Amino acid sequence: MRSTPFRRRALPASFILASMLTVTACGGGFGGDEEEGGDNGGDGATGTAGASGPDLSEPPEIEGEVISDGESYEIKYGIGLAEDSPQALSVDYFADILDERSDGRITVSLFPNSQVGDDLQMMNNLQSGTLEMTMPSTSPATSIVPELQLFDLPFLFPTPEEADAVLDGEIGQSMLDSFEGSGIKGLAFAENGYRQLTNSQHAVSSPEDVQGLDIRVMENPIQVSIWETLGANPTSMAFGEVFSALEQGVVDGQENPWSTILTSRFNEVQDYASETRHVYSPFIIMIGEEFYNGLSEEDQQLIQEAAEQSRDYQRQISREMDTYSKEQLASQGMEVTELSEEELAAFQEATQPVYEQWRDEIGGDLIDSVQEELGQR
Ligand code: TK8
Repeated sequence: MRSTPFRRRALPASFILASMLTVTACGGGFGGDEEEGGDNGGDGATGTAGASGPDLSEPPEIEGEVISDGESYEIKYGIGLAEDSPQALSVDYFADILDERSDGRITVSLFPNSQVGDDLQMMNNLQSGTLEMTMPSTSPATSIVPELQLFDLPFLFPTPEEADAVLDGEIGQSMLDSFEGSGIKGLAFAENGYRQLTNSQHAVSSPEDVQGLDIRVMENPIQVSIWETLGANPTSMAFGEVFSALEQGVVDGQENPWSTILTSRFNEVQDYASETRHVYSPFIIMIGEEFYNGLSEEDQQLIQEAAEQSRDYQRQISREMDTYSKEQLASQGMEVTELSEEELAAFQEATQPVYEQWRDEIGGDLIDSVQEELGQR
């Protein structure tokens, strides 16, 4: 199992420190009770050095034909998340596959932490040719392929495996094909994950608790609708601006998967988290269309295969890191509220109006066919 820093670079100190703390389960959900030393670092630390970090699987052995003939070139790959996120680790694997199977011709340079722009800017950079690849969430990409709004619907996918089946099946492929002519080629879907709510004001276990909270949401109208329907005040904002907006109190909260909350250090500026799992977010692995069309057929095939292999690995370690991240956040002092089935049902019921509100825009037939595939109709 992977527990060493990726061979290209050591994991940042924040991640190593976090993985040195033992996980302390506080009774009745995860609490940051100071007396119990629930905070991290300092004298109150309950952690002891030596505890293992996230026990992530090693990437699969690289197999397949080596294509030595052809041009040498660099793929600049921008992402929004940190270098220790499952997203970044999967790009490292993608880079290894291309390096080995192109006999060193293709090099991948990773730019994490929104260094070369946020999701929308990086998609624009693919279209203009200043960046070759990126991996945004589907939500900001709905401005190019509106059908992707399907994946913004709350509580659509009960399990990640059911999401995989839709994303990797005909419906997902049709959406990837819909990028044709936009200056972007969609290669595959990967996993951002189930979104959880964090905030700086108070614990949240019911829709009533959300009333009046200023929540940052992705740049997408359905995400705005979800939180308006819950009685919050949503603000659309690029991911790269979220940490400072939380730190300055511009917004009270945000929502993202556990591993993003941990690796983007949101727990340094957020005291409360609630396991709402209100939306399952996919990522899209995408490449500049003009860049891709200029490659040899062999390299196009190689990049497609490497994208799908990095997708599979990314999903695997994203799921391995999910519970670990939640436990780390609690052991570092965040008050993590796990919701009962009844409490989750209350959130699902409270957000149901979003389906009717957006049915025509998304496509009633599309929603019905996915819900039939999921046995929800
Ligand atoms: C990272 C984003 C992020 C997304 C968001 O580029 O904006 O909250 O969940 O992961 O795509």
